Amino acid sequence: MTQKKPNKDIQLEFAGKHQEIAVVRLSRPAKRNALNDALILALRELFENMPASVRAAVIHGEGTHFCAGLDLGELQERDAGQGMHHSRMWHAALERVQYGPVPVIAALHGAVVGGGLELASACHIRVADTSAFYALPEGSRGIFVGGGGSVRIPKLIGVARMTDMMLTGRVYNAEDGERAGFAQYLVPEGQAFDKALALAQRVADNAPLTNYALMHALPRIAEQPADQGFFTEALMAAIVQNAPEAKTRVKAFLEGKAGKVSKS
Ligand code: 1HE
Repeated sequence: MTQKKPNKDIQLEFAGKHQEIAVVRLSRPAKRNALNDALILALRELFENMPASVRAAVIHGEGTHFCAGLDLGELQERDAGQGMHHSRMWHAALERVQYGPVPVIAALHGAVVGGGLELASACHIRVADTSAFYALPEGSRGIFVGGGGSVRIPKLIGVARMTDMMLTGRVYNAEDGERAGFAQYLVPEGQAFDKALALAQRVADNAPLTNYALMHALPRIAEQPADQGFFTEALMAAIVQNAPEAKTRVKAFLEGKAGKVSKS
């Protein structure tokens, strides 16, 4: 892996067959990777300036937890106006994660709470190990989600579960969390990062336009009325299949040179 340092609390390295996987590590373990303003701005900058050679990204946390959410130490001094701007700053950063250049796979362990869960929910795939737990302590801290959680989290687990979590302080363990929809993969403790990296390699090997359609078209189509959704889908399908890479890949299959779909 080669390494760059955009901010002392966030690390960027490159991995994969051709160094085409960006590995983003929250690196503030003494504070359980709590996200202060500088870290949120650095996250945004990092995704805005991702090298063009990158095809997929993995995000994970150093130490015993993925992320303890908002740095509560910075909350106390803010008035209402500053609170609004602060929330919009998180939105802008997590928008760059969700609608940035490449699919992002979150490797989750330990606490995935508050803003940490909001960050995880902006990613495209979540892999959790059995140490992971999910909570929205905003409810008991007298605040509300502000990092896009009220938009993204109900899409994973539904409005009823999120309401319950915030009203009652309910904490989901890794197994219940996977069943509820927080994570698409559950792996033994300590294996989330390796699994996420393996998935990132699969993602990176896809045609870039297919990945683009999945990141940028699919969530928008899913929000459209069916008639408009079918039309947008047809447009996207036509564009993607017209790319030379699609023709090459389909031809390879027809000539027996590309892998079949298999259960393993
Ligand atoms: C923090 C934070 C933080 C830890 N802001 N400093 N998030 C929360 O309400 C979660 C608060 N954190 C916790 O419940 C626990 O820290 C954990 C379950 C995540 C981890 O427990 P543990 O026993 O491993 O660590 P710890 O001893 O509690 O914390 C270690 C240090 O990190 C300690 O500081 P120290 O100087 O005494 O060593 C903690 O104070 C510090 N720390 N979490 C600041 N979050 C866009 S809006 C989003 C809104 C939210 O995210 S609200 C939810 C905030």
